[in-house]
Amino acid sequence: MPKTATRQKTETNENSTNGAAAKTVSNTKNNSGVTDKVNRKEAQTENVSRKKHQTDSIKRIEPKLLKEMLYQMVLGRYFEQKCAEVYRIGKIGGFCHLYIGQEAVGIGTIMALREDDLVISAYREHVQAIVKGIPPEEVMAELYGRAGGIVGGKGGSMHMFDAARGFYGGHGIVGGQIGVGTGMAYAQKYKGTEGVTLCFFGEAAVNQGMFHESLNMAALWKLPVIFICENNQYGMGTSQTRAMSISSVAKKAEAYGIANEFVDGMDVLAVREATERAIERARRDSLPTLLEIRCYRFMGHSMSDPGKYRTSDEIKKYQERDPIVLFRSSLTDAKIISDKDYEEIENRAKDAVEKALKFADESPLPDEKELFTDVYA
Ligand SMILES: Cc1ncc(C[n+]2csc(CCOP(=O)(O)OP(=O)(O)O)c2C)c(N)n1
Ligand SMILES: [Mg+2]
Repeated sequence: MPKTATRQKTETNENSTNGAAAKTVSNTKNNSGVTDKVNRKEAQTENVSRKKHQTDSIKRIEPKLLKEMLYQMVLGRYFEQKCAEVYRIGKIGGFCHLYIGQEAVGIGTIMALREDDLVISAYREHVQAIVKGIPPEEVMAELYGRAGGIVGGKGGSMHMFDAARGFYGGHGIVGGQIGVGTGMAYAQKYKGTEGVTLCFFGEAAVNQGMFHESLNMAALWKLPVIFICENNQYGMGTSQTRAMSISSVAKKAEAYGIANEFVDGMDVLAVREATERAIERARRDSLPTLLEIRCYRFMGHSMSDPGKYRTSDEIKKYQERDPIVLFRSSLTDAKIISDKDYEEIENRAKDAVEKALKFADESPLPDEKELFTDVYA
């Protein structure tokens, strides 16, 4: 199993100024005033119901695809864990937002798409870019700022982009991509491609005007766009409960007459099923959907997050609901995979990440003359 728990512990310890501070943070209230102690029993009950759902769903999906979904989740986890590791030794610079804990969202949604469908996202996008088909080597080289990166090493962590593979970024302005994604769906409709656009954003972006203007136009013009709100419950260090007057994002879609669903982001198959319903609505009826997918990031907002706004117990509470552990367990119980198969999946993922690191290390820095190419402003 990927070592999330160990890593998170390290980060929590590193981020505390001293041992005493770490003790104070643990078991106290988070910044929304909610005491959030680990309740193993509660996690177990929730996982039993998730597992029941997965056991039913598994019967309707090809085993090969199920295994590939698990592989992509494990690959995403290892990729991001390695990013954290090499970031700490200075191989990656600048902002770096990791996806650890949220894998079920990117994998459950993007793997339900057709190859010619489009994806646009915010800055927590390394794993989504890989699932959409950008080779891990080119994502890692981009993180290293090397010429072999997917945008020649000039974009870095927040700007993965590959128009040929239908991945339109990587955007650092919170909510900015929602307008662009709506426009992409407009173009798909105008050209009659029957393609759909998946537009990812965090729950903090919902407070931006761009979200509301885009939903209004998407509904009015009947655009094949699927708005995916990855509700990980925090915008940097601010709990959603302190920033949003009505916490249900899905409900906000109703104001614009847009179909919406609240989805369990720890259950990759629930995510896939909700996305399939939205894709059908977009492709068949040319109508938008908003999915609010509730998840949790196990790491800080970015690699430089001091992490003092939530308790270590709150983090543990969600780690008890790790989407990879759950999916592996469901596939094992359904006899789709054995322990040996899982070991192979892990080794394949580890090899892919090692290959990506080697490629990035060996890739040269961009040529100086590249400084003035593709510069628009
Ligand atoms: C317009 C704008 N305002 C503020 C910021 C600073 N900022 C960067 S990330 C972030 C929080 C966004 O949180 P959310 O949308 O929930 O996404 P998450 O990081 O949780 O994935 C903020 C406020 C920004 N990048 N752009
Ligand atoms: Mg968030």
